[in-house]
Amino acid sequence: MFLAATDIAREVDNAFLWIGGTCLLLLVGVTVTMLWFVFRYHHTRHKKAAQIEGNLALEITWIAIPTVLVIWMFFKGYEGFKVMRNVPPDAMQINVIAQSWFWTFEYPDDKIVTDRLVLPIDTSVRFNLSSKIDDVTHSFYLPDYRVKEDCVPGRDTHMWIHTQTLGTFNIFCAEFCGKDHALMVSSLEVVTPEEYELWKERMIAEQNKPLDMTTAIDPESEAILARDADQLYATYCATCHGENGMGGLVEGARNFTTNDDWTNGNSISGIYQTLTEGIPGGQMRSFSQLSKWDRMALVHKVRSYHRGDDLVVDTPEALAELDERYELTKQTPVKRRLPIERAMQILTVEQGGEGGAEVGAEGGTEGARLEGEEGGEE
Ligand code: HEC
Ligand SMILES: [Cu+2]
Repeated sequence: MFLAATDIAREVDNAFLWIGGTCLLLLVGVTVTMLWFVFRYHHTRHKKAAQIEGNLALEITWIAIPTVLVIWMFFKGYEGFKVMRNVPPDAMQINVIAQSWFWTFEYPDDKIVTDRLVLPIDTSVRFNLSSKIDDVTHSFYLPDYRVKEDCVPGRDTHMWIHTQTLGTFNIFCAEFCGKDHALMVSSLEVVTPEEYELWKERMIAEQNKPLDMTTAIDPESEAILARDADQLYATYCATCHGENGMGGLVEGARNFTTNDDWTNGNSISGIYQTLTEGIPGGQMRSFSQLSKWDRMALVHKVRSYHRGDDLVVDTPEALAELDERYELTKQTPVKRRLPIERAMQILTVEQGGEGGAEVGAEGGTEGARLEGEEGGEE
């Protein structure tokens, strides 16, 4: 009847319609009877009030029927609730982090971080929900899946879905969380397993790509221009620092056109540090979830708003120190969970063709928690 992405969503709709329908029926029944009584027993038609004694059979009936109804509603709701709370043990894990006013999704097994969710079809997925510790309460809402759960600072909550339909679905924040609550939207894309693998490989490669310092500090270099800093800025920064970098949309948000009163300054190394660590005590959070190249593109974007000729230039020493502190030019080793079949293959080869089956039998998923091929050996 409604657009629903899963069987659970259809069950929620069913429960909703049954309970809603019952309530409507009762509402109409009670109202019509009441109006009839008002009309029928109006004093012009019914001069003398009757004294009515109790009627045991009637009283038992109108206690029993609503009690049965309410208990039935409870179980109708409880059945669905049980399914929704019991996550299958083999579910894929995704960490969802809510922040004013955007979502960040971490794939802990693959070390991917993104602002848009991509999931393979026919998979159970557990969302581990949280809100940044110094942020407010948000609510992770997937309307097409009919599921919603609060993200509360300092408390871990969870929710799960089983992807059943290919397509792109809305993600909303369902808790009024401040100025740009309405912009706190994202999307969930459900794709085929092959497309998912491709996406995953691409994300892993992109997010761990080491910086090349000479290219990275040049705002006009192809690698920097390729990051689409305008889009990044609009998604992550404009809600506080404004579309034209004038700041002030939340208290104290820095104006990028001047260099007055900055804590870390507007040098490349200063802004990169700000983006990686945040400014403690205020609303300027860490954006370390963004890839190194994205952070560097944002550094140049922030600097592009500067007016006047006092833009701070980094010394080679400052850049070298930045590189060392954040390992910018180093390839991050990637630890990944391999698919079980692939892990078995590797084990079988390593053990000269023997014992593969044994490991599979006792190892379970832990056996599959091997280090990835790329750089994992270091
Ligand atoms: C939730 C609001 C908010 C968002 C979103 C936000 N900022 Fe900020 N930002 C602030 C505030 C507030 C300050 C002032 C911090 C202080 O000095 O206490 C600040 C300060 C800064 C500074 C100056 C640091 C210094 O040295 O003083 C830079 C640079 C900056 N932000 C860049 C960014 C970029 C780039 C983004 C997007 C990736 C961003 N901010 C997103 C609120 C925000
Ligand atoms: Cu929110």
